[in-house]
Amino acid sequence: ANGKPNGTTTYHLEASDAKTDHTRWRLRDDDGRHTWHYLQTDEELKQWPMTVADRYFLGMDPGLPQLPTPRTPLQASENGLAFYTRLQLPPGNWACEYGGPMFLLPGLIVTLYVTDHRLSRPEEIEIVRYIFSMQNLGAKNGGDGGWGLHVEGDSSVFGTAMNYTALRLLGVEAEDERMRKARGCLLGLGGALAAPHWGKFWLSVLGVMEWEIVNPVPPELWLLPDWVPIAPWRWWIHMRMVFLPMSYAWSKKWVYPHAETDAVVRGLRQELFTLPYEEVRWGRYRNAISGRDNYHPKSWVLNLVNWFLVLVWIPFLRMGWLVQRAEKWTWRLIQMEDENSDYADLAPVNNPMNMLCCCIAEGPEAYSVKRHRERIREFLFMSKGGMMMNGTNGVQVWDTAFTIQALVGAGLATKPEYHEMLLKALQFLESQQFVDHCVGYTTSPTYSDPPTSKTSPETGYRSPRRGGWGFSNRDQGYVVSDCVSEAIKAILMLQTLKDPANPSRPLFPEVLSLERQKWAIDIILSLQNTNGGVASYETRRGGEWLEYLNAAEVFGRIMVEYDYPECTTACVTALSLFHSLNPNYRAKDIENFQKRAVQWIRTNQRADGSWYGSWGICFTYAGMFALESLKTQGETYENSERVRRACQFFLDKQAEDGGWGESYRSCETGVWCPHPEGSQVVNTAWVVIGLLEAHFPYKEPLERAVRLLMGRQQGNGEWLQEGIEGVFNKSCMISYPNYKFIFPVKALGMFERRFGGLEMNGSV
Ligand code: LAN
Repeated sequence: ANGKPNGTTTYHLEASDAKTDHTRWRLRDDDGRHTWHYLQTDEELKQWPMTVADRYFLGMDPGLPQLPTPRTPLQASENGLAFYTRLQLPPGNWACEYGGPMFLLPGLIVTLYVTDHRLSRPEEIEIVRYIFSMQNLGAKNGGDGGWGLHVEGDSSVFGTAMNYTALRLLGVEAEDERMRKARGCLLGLGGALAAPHWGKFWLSVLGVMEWEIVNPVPPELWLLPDWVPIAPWRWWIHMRMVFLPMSYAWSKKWVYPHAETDAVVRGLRQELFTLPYEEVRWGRYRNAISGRDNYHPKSWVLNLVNWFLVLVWIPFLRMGWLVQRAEKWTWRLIQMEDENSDYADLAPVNNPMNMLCCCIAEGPEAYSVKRHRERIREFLFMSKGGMMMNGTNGVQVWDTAFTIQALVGAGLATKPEYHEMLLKALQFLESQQFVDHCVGYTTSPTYSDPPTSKTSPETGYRSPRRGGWGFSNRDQGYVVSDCVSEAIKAILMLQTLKDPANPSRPLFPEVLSLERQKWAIDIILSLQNTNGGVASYETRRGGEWLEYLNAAEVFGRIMVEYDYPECTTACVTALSLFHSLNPNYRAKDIENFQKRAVQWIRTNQRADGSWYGSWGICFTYAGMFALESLKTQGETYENSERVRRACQFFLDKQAEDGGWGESYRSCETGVWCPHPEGSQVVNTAWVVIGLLEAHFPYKEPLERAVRLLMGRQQGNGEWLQEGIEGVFNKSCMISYPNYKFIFPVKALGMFERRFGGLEMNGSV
């Protein structure tokens, strides 16, 4: 059954595949922690009925009614909400299949295997189905039988070797027809010896490769004094938090204890390479990498460093005492990460790696390992195609904040039919604010209140977090600049909303006290870089030249923080809103921040009027934000050449049918690439919002776009999944399935508020 369910690409499933009974799966959401459960008994089924959201995520008909055909954009917006509201989960947040990256499940499967743990049978069955359903077969990405870095990507060694390995560890036979195909693809690309660094790491842990093939990951780097320009605390948080457990395991040269006798491992040794396992001289392949995987080739500097480490440092200078100190300190940092998040950890790459390190340090029966096993289940998500691993432990705060803002933007937040939904969303956001500091924070000599971007070893190099929000939930505990901003904005918008019939009466309770609002503002103010821009998790701590040490090969621009128009805008708009309500709090700081931030947005604009987006695809996403930033300083179409240039960029890209469609190739190449399937609902909504923010005066192009959005809407109010929406690290795509509701709802409502309804002559 091929088709486009709620995920992002076509699934390839064979009728012969084992499948669980999908009517038995239930999503549970405890205060923003979600886990899927497979009900075994009829009794359980009776007590825990299936919800609309369960059915929707599993690709079943959610059974929602057909709605009256909308006569106006606002009615279409409301029809969209009628559907989307039913997907809200009991604590008030939304969830989704947050897929895309194809290298997450394999890391987990390898870790569970080498630490002697299995998932439940239904979970394993569905993971096998998912991986097969994402295989490049038939019309999908060339159909060569492999897997790519992400679901829409061409087959690569990383994707293929790792997913093949995961399937074998889950019990799939090497002789399965699809496995033969996958092997053919892999060997054609050079076999696993041509895998990137991270692939070689996992396969060495499993005992399929020898550690010599892995370029050095010395934990000693963590002993460098803080002032050293390459010290790891300066790296982008995702890189250093992956490097951390990786360096610990590398230093231990830890290998799955039963590798020599394990039939699957022995099988993989024969299946993954272009030459017999016994003949491989591992050290020779350290730098081997297939062209398909080599998005960011290693620099000559890094190659030189690696040679030095291998030929001089490791054999002659790496003393026992130094190794011990380095391992002790990295282990402490790993523990801090686990403690700060109750083992949820930053993301699904470092989480399994930390679990592995806990097993190395404390054995498979330790509490740390058990707790990891529990928490890791919050990353697993059931979809029509099977069970996959989300890019984070959910999208709770982010999608909930955007949903609230969409209703406010559409002018619908005061309507009684949405009150309950919005109230729950509001209370959810309140409950997810970080109210404590990280481990070691208050005793640290760099402690400061209000927070600055200062950091220190005692805090595990974390920045202050009290008052912030993250992308997913409170447990994860990582401040992201735009997540704090979008969350506080959403809360302030609702808290200050007045009843239209009685303008002195607030419609929502004040859930977030002024004190806690100030904490959030303090966090935002601490996140500006010296050039005025704002990065993702922290201020920039190292120079861009650190990219010379980017060892991951498959990603670009990952070593340090960069400034982003998306993040910068979110902060600017949050500060504007707060300042308009509380003109006295840190007024000078806020004003300075805004001026410098918007100035950065101006300089970040390209000559053609566009902005490059780093977290959504791509120019349509960033343009929407940048235009909103400029508006806060009064810069609109009427008075600004810059804004007109930005609008013209969009107009030039508008398709015949009135929409916009942008391919993920824009992110990889930095040049506008039209979507091969034409206009996309999400891109179109972003542009409409951007143009309306810019006060673009002409109705006609916007009207055509609005008609496209309305024409794509289904009778029950839903929009169907189209191309993938998001990106990270330039090369890896990730889906944001709720965007197809959030942004059209907002765009349609904003349009009607500006221009009124449309002449509807029968059809749209
Ligand atoms: C995300 C998801 C959300 C995203 C936004 C908030 C949209 C963005 O504006 C700031 C950056 C952030 C928080 C972000 C950073 C990188 C993440 C966490 C991800 C793209 C989701 C998955 C990705 C993470 C790095 C995946 C694991 C892969 C590694 C290379 C470690």
